[in-house]
Amino acid sequence: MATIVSAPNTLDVAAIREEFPILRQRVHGKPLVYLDNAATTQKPRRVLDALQRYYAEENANVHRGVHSLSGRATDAYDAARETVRRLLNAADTKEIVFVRGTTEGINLVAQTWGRANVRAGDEIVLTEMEHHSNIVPWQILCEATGARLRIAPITDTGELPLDALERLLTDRTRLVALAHVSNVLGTVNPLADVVRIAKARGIAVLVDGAQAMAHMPVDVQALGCDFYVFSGHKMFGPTGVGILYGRRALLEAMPVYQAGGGMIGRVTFERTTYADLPYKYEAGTPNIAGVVGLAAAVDYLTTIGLDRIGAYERDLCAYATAALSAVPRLRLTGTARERGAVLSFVLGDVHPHDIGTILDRDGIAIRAGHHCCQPLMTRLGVPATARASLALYNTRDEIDSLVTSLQRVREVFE
Ligand code: C6P
Repeated sequence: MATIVSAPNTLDVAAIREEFPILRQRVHGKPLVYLDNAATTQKPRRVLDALQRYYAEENANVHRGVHSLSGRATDAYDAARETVRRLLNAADTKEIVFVRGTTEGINLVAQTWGRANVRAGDEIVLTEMEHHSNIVPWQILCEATGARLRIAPITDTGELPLDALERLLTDRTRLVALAHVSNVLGTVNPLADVVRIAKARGIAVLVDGAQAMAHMPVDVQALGCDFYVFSGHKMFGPTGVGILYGRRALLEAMPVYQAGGGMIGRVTFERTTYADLPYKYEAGTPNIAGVVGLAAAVDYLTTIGLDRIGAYERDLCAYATAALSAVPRLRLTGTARERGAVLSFVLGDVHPHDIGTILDRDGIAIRAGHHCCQPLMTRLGVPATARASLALYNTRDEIDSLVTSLQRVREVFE
């Protein structure tokens, strides 16, 4: 790993790429250019090795066995929680709950905190740029409780104006739930300000960090949010594992979510008591290997340094923005001042699926569609966009390949 960092604010990307075996392959005879990192990132060798080692040498169930293997699996599982606590600068490992991903984390909060705290006539504030995972769980909660959603508008450049958000907050607002980084627009939302405004009124804040964790440092204590959720697979870890961070006092007060083994204190047919945090929310055998792999991914990111990764990606994103803007009839959807490594665009009248299909023939993987943000597509006035999303292993050469291929798309359709 020592070779990966070459100088302040730059990365030795060639060395980084060496760690990702999948990047060596060719697709349709062309070198793979993987620009679909917002959907899921590729996995470095150390994550693959951690998964292999866990299953080859440590596999057992956790918190159940008295035998040695179970003890080792439990140690690895518990150590991963501390690794994640450090990543987020959470105050306590009790505040770190292992879930399946961002989607499950938000559903957990909606079904537990939500049902305990939201009543008929109350309001939950979302933004126009939210992913379906941060809309539908709240909609279901509203249907169950008689609460209603209020939607904070965004500007044409994809920014979240604080004054408009603030105007929506009333004495009935119970929660503001918003993305840290938009998976379509790339907008980095002004979280510190949102939390300050909400907290001044005693309103809880949930942050959907799915598109942030692989790209920037996050300090939940400095942010002051109540919940922060993210997925392992978007930050170089395995699929099927993610994190719900919750402030301890809130997690302690919330009712349980799923029920079964691991989350109980004592069970009789008359009555059940529940385990302490965080196990209270981890019913059933967890994704132990996934958790171990996630810890390896966190180690990978923190060894390189999230500040450094962010600086590299900002530079690459600026390069990509300039390069794409020079393609005739290409329009970027999302040009906020603070932007993460996501570039969505439309190209004349060409359907984004056609763009994605033609690019694939050149070995270039992008995503095309509504990106699970149909209300945002309505706001943008388009049915779909094409989206290139970057990670620390992407290069300027790959952006150049993208632009060349987009020129080919134009020739086919014009
Ligand atoms: N966005 C994308 O291509 P899960 O599926 O639970 O890991 O993450 C859901 C999710 C929640 N919030 C945001 C902002 C997201 O971007 C995502 C996942 C992927 O944009 C798949 S739709």
